[in-house]
Amino acid sequence: MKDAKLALESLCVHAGQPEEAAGPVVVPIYASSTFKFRDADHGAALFKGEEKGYIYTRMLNPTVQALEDCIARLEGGAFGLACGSGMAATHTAIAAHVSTGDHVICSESVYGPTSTLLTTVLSRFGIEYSLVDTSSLDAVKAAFRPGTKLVFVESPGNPTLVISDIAAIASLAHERGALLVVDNTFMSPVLQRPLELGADIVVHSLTKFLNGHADVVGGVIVVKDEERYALVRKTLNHLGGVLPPLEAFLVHRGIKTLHLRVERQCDNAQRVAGFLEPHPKVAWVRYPGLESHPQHELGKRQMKGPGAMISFELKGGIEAGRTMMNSTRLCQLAVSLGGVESLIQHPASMTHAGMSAENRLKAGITDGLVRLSIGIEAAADIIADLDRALESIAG
Ligand code: LCS
Repeated sequence: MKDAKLALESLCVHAGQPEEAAGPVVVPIYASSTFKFRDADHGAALFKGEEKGYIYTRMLNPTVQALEDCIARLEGGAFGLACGSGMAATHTAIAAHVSTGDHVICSESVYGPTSTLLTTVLSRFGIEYSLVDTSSLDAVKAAFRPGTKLVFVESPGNPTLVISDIAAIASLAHERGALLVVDNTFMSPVLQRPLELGADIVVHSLTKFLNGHADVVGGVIVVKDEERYALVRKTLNHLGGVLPPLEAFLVHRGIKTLHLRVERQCDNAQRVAGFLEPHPKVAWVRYPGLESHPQHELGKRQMKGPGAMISFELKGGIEAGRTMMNSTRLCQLAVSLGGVESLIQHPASMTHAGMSAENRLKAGITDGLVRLSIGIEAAADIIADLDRALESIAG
């Protein structure tokens, strides 16, 4: 099936699964930390790279590699590298390409720890950064410096859902000798394929849509060529944040239904956003599928669907938001996103609490912003739950 030109839906089911005519249908869990060599020369040849094979699970494992192949195909890339978390993927992708004194441009509206990785961790190693509104190409252009090595874009951004023009930013970066890394977590390869738009590297938190069942923490990096793969693999081997085989198996299983889940989640989210926007207690709703979204047209060009994430603010501000979050029953009050269950949370005090208040506000993450991740339940049940929670707010 490796050579077949399969549609994404078929790749979700088959990519990375066994090719042999007879044998298991699903890649087994190779729960082995290490692999035997035929003889001493074989071991030495594997270490030198003269022969291909498995040495040690931190370096490569058959179950993990099967997942990496699957996601690389879904993203239209050449190689994948599975990591122990989305943050491990982000850290590894950046660390592989920057040195002391280099400069990174990053979307200002990103998952909180991605921003604080730059502002509080990598900055201690002399990596410079600019947090920028990457929905503005002028702002991106103005942020470049001679030492800019990498641009990191999350689109749509967590939690504001601001959309950045990936193809245009790829051109800007490449004209200036920088790489573009895109965090595609909010979209999954079903809705957006950044490598085809010109990005050099894609990262994901596997914890979200790809696994989809809230039972694994993981991440992945996808690259386009063998040279970059070797560089990033070496960095990952040394940093050590790899995904264990059991988790890889679970994510690979989750991906079989990715296209079905995402389709249903988009459909549900569109209905929920349509319910919230005209509601008298709601001040504003931000959802790429609404015409009121500032980059609605760009979203339609760049993305195959609007996704499952909705942000909104109530007229009663954070006090009303707190009452609502304490009142939902079907929508669980929990961070994370992209799973089959609908979740509700408050970025300013939860996922983005580690950012400075100044950086949060600059990125549009107001204190009253509430974020929903819409699951695959019946849309009517999700809406009824939100409706009931909104009714519990006084006035
Ligand atoms: N990238 C994005 C866009 C994310 O939303 C997250 C986690 C990560 C990377 C990091 O992935 P992890 O290390 O957690 O696998 N986002 C979360 C969120 O919004 N709520 O809880 C986690």
